[in-house]
Amino acid sequence: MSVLERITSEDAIALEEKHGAHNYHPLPVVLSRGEGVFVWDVEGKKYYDFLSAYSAVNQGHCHPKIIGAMVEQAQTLTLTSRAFYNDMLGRYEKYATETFHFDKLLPMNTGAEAVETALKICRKWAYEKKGIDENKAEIIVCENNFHGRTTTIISFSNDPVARKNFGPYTDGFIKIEYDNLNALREVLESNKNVAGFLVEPIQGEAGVYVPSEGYLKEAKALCEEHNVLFIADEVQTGIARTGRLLATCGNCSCTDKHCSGTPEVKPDILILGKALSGGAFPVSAVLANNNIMEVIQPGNHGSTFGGNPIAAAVGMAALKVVKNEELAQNADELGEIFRKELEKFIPTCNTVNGVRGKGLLNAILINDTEDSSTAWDICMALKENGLLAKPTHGNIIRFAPPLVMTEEQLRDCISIITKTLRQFEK
Ligand code: IF1
Repeated sequence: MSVLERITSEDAIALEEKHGAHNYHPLPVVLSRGEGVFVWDVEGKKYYDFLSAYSAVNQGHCHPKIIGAMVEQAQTLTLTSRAFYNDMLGRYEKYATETFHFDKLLPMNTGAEAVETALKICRKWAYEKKGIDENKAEIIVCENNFHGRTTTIISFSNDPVARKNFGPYTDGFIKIEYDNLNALREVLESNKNVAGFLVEPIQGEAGVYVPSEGYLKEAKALCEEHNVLFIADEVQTGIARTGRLLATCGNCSCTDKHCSGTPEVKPDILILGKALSGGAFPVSAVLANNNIMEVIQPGNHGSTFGGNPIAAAVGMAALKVVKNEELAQNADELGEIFRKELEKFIPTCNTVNGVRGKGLLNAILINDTEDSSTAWDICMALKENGLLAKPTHGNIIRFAPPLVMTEEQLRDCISIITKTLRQFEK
């Protein structure tokens, strides 16, 4: 069969089953086209995409300006490696560092690579600037974190499925409870080898846990007090997803078009990925100011594809779409509507216990046990009703549509979701 010949869902699934590693358990839908907030399966059925490839497609599927930039660059120069300069990287680095108000950017490809890069920078800064004894640096992380799938990252995961039988594990991490300032303070006061604190501004995979008001600000202040780097993993929460350019912007009043650069919390190291490219290409980045980034010298770190011309062109185009289409503002407004409508619905339906989130990163808590299949069954019914979403852990369903959604489309999705939840009432 030529790769261009039409294929049925059944055949496509069978091919993956036979020839692909079974490292995922996808919903049984085979997508072949995406545009804006919609995706289509191989049989031509249309769906609202309420996952956005885990918040990588914030700008909507196949955004013409992003795809245009990618095609143009792909027809010009795709990869030089960093053995030589190219004409796109510096322009992208300038645009991105001015967008997020940092001195420097280290370009990588995936979110996990960017997290690993941030950990290496933090450790090197600890030995060369803070004066911690070599190989003694500790980095504080949170219980129920998700930062990627590499061996070091899963070393500090407490998800047995992500961690078991991948040992021996990387040392140098201390786990504390998320959203618990006393736990953070205790470690900082008792351990002088702490180099950094790595945290998700909202714990996405854990079930869209939004921390208490002021948690991030207080945590940053504690880190400052103890000369510890505050490292924000905004791979999933960044790029307008939570109703601000970054979740660490907090309640800053500036708009998409005008970022004042004075967020509620300014990380020492910022980690970006996913929607940094609008889902068109693997693009991730680590941003920091000179006093931190200067610990990285030639030969310390790199990647074949890191900072390639296509990534640079796509990254700039993706960030421009966020600004020009005021996606953070839209996410903020639509997110309010989504949670308000669900909060009105929930008391009338015993299928769901609650809704939480920020901007257009939300989740509902299904009224069943962790090990029940109800959340999965609801996602299967949502698929039949024309909306794609997937459970995170157990009985939580994440809802994260592209940020280009209109209010009318959102209300259409809310009626699909509530109608479907009603089908599961006990
Ligand atoms: C999978 C989860 C989400 C991330 C944060 C770093 C990374 C991710 C906060 C690594 C990646 C992805 C990975 C993907 C599914 C998805 C996911 F379910 F795994 F946990 F979004 F919540 N930091 N998250 O969320 O970035 O290396 O993947 O580019 O592995 O199944 P990556």
